[in-house]
Parts: sequence; structure tokens; C-alpha cells
Amino acid sequence: FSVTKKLTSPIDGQKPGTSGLRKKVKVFIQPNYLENFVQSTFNALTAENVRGATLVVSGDGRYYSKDAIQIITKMAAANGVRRIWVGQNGLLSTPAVSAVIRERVGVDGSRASGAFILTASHNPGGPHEDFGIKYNMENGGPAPEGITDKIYENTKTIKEYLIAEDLPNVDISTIGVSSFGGPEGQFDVEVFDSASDYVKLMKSIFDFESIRKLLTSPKFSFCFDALHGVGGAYAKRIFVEELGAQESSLLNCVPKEDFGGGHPDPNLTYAKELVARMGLGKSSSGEPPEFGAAADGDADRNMVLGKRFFVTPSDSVAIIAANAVEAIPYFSAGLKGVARSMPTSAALDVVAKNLKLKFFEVPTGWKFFGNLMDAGMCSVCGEESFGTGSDHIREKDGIWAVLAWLSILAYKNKGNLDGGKLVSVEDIVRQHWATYGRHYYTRYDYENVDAGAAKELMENLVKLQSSLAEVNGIIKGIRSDVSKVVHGDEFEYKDPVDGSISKHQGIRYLFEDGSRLVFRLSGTGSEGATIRLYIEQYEKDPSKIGRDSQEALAPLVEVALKLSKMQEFTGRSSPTVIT
Ligand code: VG1
Ligand code: CO
Repeated sequence: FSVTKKLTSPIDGQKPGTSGLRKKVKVFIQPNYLENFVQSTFNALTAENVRGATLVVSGDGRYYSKDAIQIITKMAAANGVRRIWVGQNGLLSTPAVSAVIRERVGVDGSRASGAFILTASHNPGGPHEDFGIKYNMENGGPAPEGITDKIYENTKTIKEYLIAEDLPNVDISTIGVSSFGGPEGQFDVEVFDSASDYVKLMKSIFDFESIRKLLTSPKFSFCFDALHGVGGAYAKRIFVEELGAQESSLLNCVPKEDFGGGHPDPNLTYAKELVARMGLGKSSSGEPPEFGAAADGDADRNMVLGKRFFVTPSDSVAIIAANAVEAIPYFSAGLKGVARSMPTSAALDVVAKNLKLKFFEVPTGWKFFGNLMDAGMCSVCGEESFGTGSDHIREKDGIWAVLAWLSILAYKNKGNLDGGKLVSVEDIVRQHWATYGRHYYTRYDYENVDAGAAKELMENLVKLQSSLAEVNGIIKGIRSDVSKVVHGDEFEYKDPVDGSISKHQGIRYLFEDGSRLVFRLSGTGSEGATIRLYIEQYEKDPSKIGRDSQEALAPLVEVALKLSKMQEFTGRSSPTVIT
């Protein structure tokens, strides 16, 4: 092939958000849009991570992925990349990409140093929906802000990109290596099985034999919903083929370009089928399974459900951390530390304190956990947004979280599978609350509101923080049964490893009784602005830990909405999604 230099000019709005660049497909398919971003990424990396390097290119299989893989491959060849690795049919979950960078050895002994992940995660897919791209580094984690800022700067000045126009399209449906000759020598595209490396890693972490006993026990029943995302490819291999679950326990496990027209976000609103099966929906029928879980489009998120029971993601990471050493062989030597994102509830903090573990609070987005893990300071971490994971890779990991829960269930039921009463998901969570107290928690999302209005609402909240006396006066006027605000700020994070500082990471109101209100603007949307409101209240009194969460939080919710003047600024009388 030959290398062509194409002239181009900057395109507005290519700033990577919380997790890469996400836009409507119609934006991505504009001439030079993808090309500009990809070239800007190459230009932001060190020369040795491009020239002669091995890069992974794959994703959740959403609409436009297949075209994007061909374009990126041709640009990689032209930029002197030595090898491209593609999961069969372009499919790799985000956690599997991370695993592949860290663990996989190519047929010729090569190792990858980075990846383009093609996904807009939990956002819908299809010609009228979202596409996305993000770059991961040699540690398997998302590019840090230093790099994403550089990529953005490059998109603002880009004048040309390189592409091998005459490189033939590669067949990504067949496993094998295709080799081509270019001006600088050989260029290979290796297509490999999407699941093998990931399955191998999971087997090295968990005790598959004990999970298998649980899953095949007549006492236990299981259900997994991939929401037509890439998780389906792994669910079948792991839950059915390796662990003996029934094929009928898999819902929506065939990956689709448009996720079957749905919103591939594992929460109580969007995972409707699973929610109904688990006895939590309005139209449920029959006896629900003991355990249910879902993953998002790129399978890095997870939702865990028990029979007629919802586990909040903030509780989930705390419970995994509390049980990891006993239940999961990978952690048997102890946890190096635990971490959560700022808006995630403090349930994990209480576990860390009781178990005397190192603890970190980082800004929203997985990239901040990576530095801690690379430095050996953190083993288990999580976010309230249905993200849970560990230092086995540098992304959150939906299937891993399901396996972690199955491990805990298997451990707690060791003696019960032949006789005795099954310890359920609900039992485990209630026992956890009894030991550590309960963090009532909810999140209100206002999606696609006017960007100007959202900005004003946030500015108003920051301004209010200059006088807590005034804030407390307003709150007293709204509800007299709510505790008082003792601290208000905009969250700022200093990375303990590299000293870098991230500012404006969300507005916090901290109350005397440990309650918190947090307001943030989403960094993953593709249209307008999304306001996220996080509400949390701690209850230690065992007689008060069994309440309905929305009811327990009602006073704080009222305060949050009125204090922020939510309806006044956004015109919305209710949120788009409540989790
Ligand atoms: C959201 C979540 C955040 C998560 C991010 C990426 O970001 O709040 O916790 O890490 O999505 O998840 P934001 O900026 O929209 O609040 V994924 O599964 O979309 O890669
Ligand atoms: Co995701």
C-alpha cells in the first residue's frame, strides 16, 4: 500500500468527555470527522507508541463500528503502526480490551501498547443514535487527562492526516492474520477470538468450580441480560459453557448494532425485561430467579438484582470489598486498598474504616482509579453509575462484577446447597446493613436539558456556597426535619500518585448527619446537557435500615430540588431517570 497525505481542517467539539468522544452517528460520518480525531490521537502519543506498535481496534459492535475499524486500520498503517489486532467481527467489550492489552500475546509473540475502543457505552446505537471512540494506554486504562487534553488541542489545529487509501478492506469476520507490504515494511491485521483471553483471565481470578456448583444447583436460579450489547458474547461462553447455566437464563445476549432499539443501560428504567423477570416490574409473573444481572452496551457496567430486590451499585462495591478476601481467590492475600468516585455513597468508606483498608475518593470516571492501581494502592473500586471493578484490568467490568457476586453467594452457601436454607442476595445486603449501617441513595438525571440553563443552575449552586448561613436558612424554610449543611465546595482532586489536579468535579453539600447532596454535569452525553443530582443519607440505627429508599430520602430530595431551583432553571418537573 502507499501512504496518502490528506488535507483537512479542524472540526469543532472534539473534546473527549468522561469516557472518550461520543456523538450522534450523523456527526461521526461527516467527512474527516473520525479521521481528524484519530490523527489527533496518533499525534498526541509518543512516537514509539505509534511507529512499529501493536494497537487494538474493536468495540461493542454498534452501528458504524465496522466502517470505523476499516478507516482506523488504514490510518494506522499509514502512520507506521506495525500491527492491528481486531476482535472477531470487531467485537470486544471494554473490559476485554483492557485485558487484551495487558495479557494477550499475538501469534507472532507481539504485545499491544494501546487501543481504540469503539463504543458510546450505555448510549443507544443505530443510524440515528450514538457512536463513540476512546483511546486506552499501555496499562489497559483510559488515556489520562494529560493525553485527552492534548488530543483535543490537536483537533483544534489539525491540517492533515495520513491514510493508506489503497489498503484493501480487511475481513474481520474470520480469525487469522492478513499481511500487507507498505513503504516501511510489513503491516499485519490479526483477527482473534473476542472471548478467549478474557475467559482465561476470569478463570485465574475466580473459583469457577464453586460457582459452577452454585449455578447448577436446583436450589439456585440465575438470569443475565446483555441488553443486546457485546456482553452477550462473553455471557454465553462464561455462564453457559464454562459454568453450566441454562441457555434460557440468558436474555438479549445476541449483540446487535442498534441494541434492539433499546437503551443499553443496566438500571431499573432501561433493563425492563430483566426487572420484570426479577419480580420488580409491574407486570411480573411466576417465581423470579434468585439472582439477576445486566450489563451495558460495552459490558463495563453491571446491575445486580436479587429476587424482588435491587442492589444499589454503591452497596454492591462495598459488599464485594467486605467479602472479597474470603470469597474470591484473587484477593486471598488481602486488599491493597479500595476506592470510589466522589458521588458514590460512603458505604465503601465504612467498610474501609472497619477493615482498616486504604481508601480513596476520586472524581467521576474510571481513569482516576488506574493510577492508584498501577501504584499498588487499590484492589477494588466502584462508581454509583453501575460500575464495579478491580485491579485485574484498568476498566470497570460488568461480567467480573457478576462473577464476584456469584462467588460471594457460592461462599455463603457452601454448606447450604445440599440441605439448609439458601442465603439470598437480599439476606447478604441486609446483613451488610446490619453490620455497617445503610446508606440510602438515589440519583436523579435530567437528560438533554438546555446547556445554558444547566450552566446557570450550577453557577447558582456555587454562588450559594459562599454563605452557608443563608443556605441553612433556605433549607429550614423548606424542611425542618433535614440536618444542616456544614460544608459546601466544588470537588477537586489531587492525584496522590502523579500530583495532577482535577478541578470542578461536582458541587457538594455535606450535612452534619453525614447526608450529602452532589450536583454534576454529565460528561458522556451527546446532546444538550445532563444534570445529575446525587442524594445520600446514612442510617446506623438498625431499627431504621429497612425503609423504602425513595420514602426515606423524600425530605432530602425536596431540599435538593428547591435549593437548586431545578424546575425554575430547567423547566422540568421530574427527572428523566431515577436510579
Ligand atoms: C457517566 C457516569 C460515570 C462513568 C461514565 C462512563 O459519566 O456518571 O460514573 O464512569 O459515565 O461510563 P457522566 O460524566 O455522564 O456522569 V460508561 O459505561 O458510559 O463508559
Ligand atoms: Co459502558
